[in-house]
Amino acid sequence: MSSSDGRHYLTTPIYYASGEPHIGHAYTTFLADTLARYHRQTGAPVHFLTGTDEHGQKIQEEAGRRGVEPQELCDAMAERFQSAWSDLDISYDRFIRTTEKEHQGVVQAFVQRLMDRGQIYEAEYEGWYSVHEERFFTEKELGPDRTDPIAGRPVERIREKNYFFRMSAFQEDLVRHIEENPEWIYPEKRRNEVLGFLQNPLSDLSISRPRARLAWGIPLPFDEEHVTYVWVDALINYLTASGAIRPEGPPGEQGFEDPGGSWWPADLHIIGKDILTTHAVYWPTLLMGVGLPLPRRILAHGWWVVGETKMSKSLGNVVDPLDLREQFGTDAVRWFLLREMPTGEDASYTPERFLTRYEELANVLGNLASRVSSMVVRYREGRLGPGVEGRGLDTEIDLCLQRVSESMVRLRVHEALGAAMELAREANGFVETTEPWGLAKREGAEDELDETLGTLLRTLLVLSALLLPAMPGKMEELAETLGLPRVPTLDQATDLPLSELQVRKGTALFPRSDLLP
Ligand code: ME8
Repeated sequence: MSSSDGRHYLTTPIYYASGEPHIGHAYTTFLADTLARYHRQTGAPVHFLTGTDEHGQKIQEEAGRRGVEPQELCDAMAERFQSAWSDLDISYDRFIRTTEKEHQGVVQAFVQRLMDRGQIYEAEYEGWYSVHEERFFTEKELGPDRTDPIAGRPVERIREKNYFFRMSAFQEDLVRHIEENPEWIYPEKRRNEVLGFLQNPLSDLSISRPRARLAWGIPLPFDEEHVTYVWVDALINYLTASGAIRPEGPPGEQGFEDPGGSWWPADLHIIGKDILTTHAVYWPTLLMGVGLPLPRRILAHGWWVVGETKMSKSLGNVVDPLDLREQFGTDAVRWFLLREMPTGEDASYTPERFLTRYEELANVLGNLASRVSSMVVRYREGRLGPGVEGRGLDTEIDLCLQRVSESMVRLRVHEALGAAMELAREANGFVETTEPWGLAKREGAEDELDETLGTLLRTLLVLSALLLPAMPGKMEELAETLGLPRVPTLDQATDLPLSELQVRKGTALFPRSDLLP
């Protein structure tokens, strides 16, 4: 996934400001955060973007239901998301809100640019519209009872004047791009889905809504009576946050010809499979329409369900990551979601599964950290002498480093975490076979005990570096127990002289679940 210049611009979807954050939003955001932290660890410049999607009918209606102005609702919800992300240790560089002035300017410049290039025309439109999905569906796409094929909600027959983007003109170019860049959409299943969709003729895209029907949006620069279709508005957020477009500049200097010096193009858009068409069809063709480069990669992950059931407000089964955090701590929530869902596949939350993953943390990683630190304190007063290398598990460590880095490049975060946990298991096995408590009693075994404890400390150093992106808080805690001011880099972890560590007996990293509040 690395870009040619080594920089990483990573994005999550911007979440609708009409609903509360739940584990689905948290998963996407954890995935992006973990990748962002992983790349920062290697010293690469990273720009990690998330935010809220604040225009459109959905927001207008939710505000109406609550009896508040749309802006008031958005202000409150943007704060909810920011505060959730802060509690869950999300290290975004930019939180964008589509009601920001800067974004409004970029959207207008973008749409004007499409108009200037002859990519927009006006026409009467009649079709089946889903308020819930905020888009039209073709007759063919509708469910048997005339419901939208995504959420199964009712659709309405609507006839109105709209502005259209000549999306169909880019169909061939898009198909070619996907065929020539097999890695562009990941995983392959999703890529095939998009290619399948593109086997049918692509229609043009309605990019406006009459203000009379929907007031809450960004006015078109060339017709005040229409606002920009919320999906066009929302997708452009990625560009706004890149700093590529300067709406105030004269044509030619607005950044459309040359986005150089900005973060554009994005290296990776991380999204759920529900919004694949908008990201892999609408967005790239819109970019082609204005003449900007396409994002380098799209990752469309799978869907979280609860038990066997779709998560939904009306079913009352929405899982709140903040409730889980309350009980198990931030990093346990991060661990569960990232470890349980194979990238790209669906996964299911149940309290039992959560507990099983938690116990993996407590019994393997937590147990290793606690037994090693207490032995180093008991047998060596917390510090090993100079010259102890701790090389007993080097083969396992090397293999693990390789597996983690391969998995991260392939965006298989769950595998990277699995590989790190495997190393912790091997280290626990090493404790069992070397029996440091026996060496401590045996005369003449001092060096052997040093090397054994050193090997275990070395492994803990490496694990703290490997697991930092997924569990930043707990890995800081672990580093502190080892006497370090911060989590070491991978190079430091493998090379640091062990005599620099001053180990103390820490409190349990992951307390036993029956001892939790
Ligand atoms: O679609 N499982 O916002 P949204 C996994 N505003 N991921 C889930 C999920 C689940 N059950 N539920 C939600 C929008 N997600 C638009 C996006 S982007 C330019 C505009 C995650 O609030 C997943 O990432 O409905 C999904 O794509 C996203 O939240 C949808 O968030």
